[in-house]
Amino acid sequence: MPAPRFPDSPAFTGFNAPMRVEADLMDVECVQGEVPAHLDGTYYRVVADHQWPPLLGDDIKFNGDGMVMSMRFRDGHVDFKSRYVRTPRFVAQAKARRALFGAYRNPFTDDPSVAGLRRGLANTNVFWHAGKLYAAKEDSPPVRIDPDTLETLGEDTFEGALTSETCTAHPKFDPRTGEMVFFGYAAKGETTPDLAYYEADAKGRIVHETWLTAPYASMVHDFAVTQNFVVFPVIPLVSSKERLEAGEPHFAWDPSKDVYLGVLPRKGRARDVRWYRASNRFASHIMGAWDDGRHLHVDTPVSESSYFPFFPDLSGAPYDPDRTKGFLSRWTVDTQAPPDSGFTQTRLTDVAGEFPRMDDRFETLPYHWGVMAAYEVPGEQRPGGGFRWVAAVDHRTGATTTHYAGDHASVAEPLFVPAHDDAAEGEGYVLAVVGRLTENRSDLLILDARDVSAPPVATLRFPLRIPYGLHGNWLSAAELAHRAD
Ligand code: V55
Ligand code: FE
Repeated sequence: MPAPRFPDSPAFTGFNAPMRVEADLMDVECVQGEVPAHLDGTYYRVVADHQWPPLLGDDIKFNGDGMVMSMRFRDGHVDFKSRYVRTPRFVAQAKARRALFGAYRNPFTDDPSVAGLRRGLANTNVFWHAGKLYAAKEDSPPVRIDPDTLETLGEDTFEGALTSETCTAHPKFDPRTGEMVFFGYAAKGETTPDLAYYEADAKGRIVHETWLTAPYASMVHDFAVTQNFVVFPVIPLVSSKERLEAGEPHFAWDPSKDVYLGVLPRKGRARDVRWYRASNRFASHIMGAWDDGRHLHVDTPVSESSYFPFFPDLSGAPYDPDRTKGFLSRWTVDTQAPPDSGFTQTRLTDVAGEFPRMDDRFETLPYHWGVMAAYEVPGEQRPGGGFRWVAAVDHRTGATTTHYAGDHASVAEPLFVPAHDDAAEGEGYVLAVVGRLTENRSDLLILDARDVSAPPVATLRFPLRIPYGLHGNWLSAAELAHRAD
């Protein structure tokens, strides 16, 4: 077998080139400002980074191996570490020194030697619950990671109580009860319309399970949880076994289909679900959601068409960036109205963006502060393309405040970290990994969450490139002290 050679395609060159290096970097250089000395905790993130050239010649990022990273903050210093997640898939391929798995979520394209092996890549999010750190991708159960060494500890099915084949990478946490609320879609296997909804108590035991059938099979990437309701957004990024058998991309955008919000009381049963329907549109990540007992609000960037250029439009329409521009909007459901009454949508900002986050201490509750990565700010023409701003929104005033990260920058999902335990909502910092595309390396910006437009509190300069990535979370040293083992 020859040494690996990656394709020349856009997905594998430039800033997209696989990194493949597992790094340990002690005391990252701080080139501007000062790292707040009282910040004591770890920023965990995961990126998708192909370890091997793709089996089928080219590939999409979503099919890259999960690489978990930690940035440990203590006494004004930051230590960095990155490790591939040793999924069964990673281990099998490392042994063979080549890719054995084919297209994104299509087992029909795999090498026969890996038939039946878990296809999960743990490449989408890292989160903490009941003293355990998990890396997750929505097609598989989550994988436990050692929070100190980033070693892979193995898949976790909650002692077999996770009866779904899959588990979302976007669980929600109820700050009042410590419960983790989560679900699996394609829960009976790839392309099935089944949803399995779970709640785990603060100790990590699954205490609630309800199975639902969605109006059609689609990517249910994120969902909303409030004190009284759970909401499953069914958005027409559709899948089918026929597509997989034909070797077509797993998902396709269907502009002829309506959107449904499956609304269920917390810990409700299948017979309680109501599917509130509205016309075709796209949304993916949810910033926050809350209810007043009757009206339910879900804040999410919404666009006319799917954001993903690599999932084709079933009507044959070419990818039109203008129609994929997402604007943070509020969906409101009157949960006492019949499902035919649908839901309303109100735009909250004219800054186009994605990767919305909030002060997670207010998850499930009324909130007013949120942040996202932005790619278009009215009146600002800047060199380069893509995510170049951090944008904070204040729902009380309706104001959006932006921070321009620089020419030819690429801003990843921003993350809120409270200034201290008793900090008010939105009082703290925004951490944002920023790719410096012309320098082939990355920075970490630490911004003041109450005024992101100000110069950074600190800029950490990485001598290496942090690959484009997905989601992450902050874990305080106090929480880490409660690790399960
Ligand atoms: C996303 C990322 C994934 C995936 C599905 O929206 C959706 C992001 C990194 O993998 O499998
Ligand atoms: Fe996501």
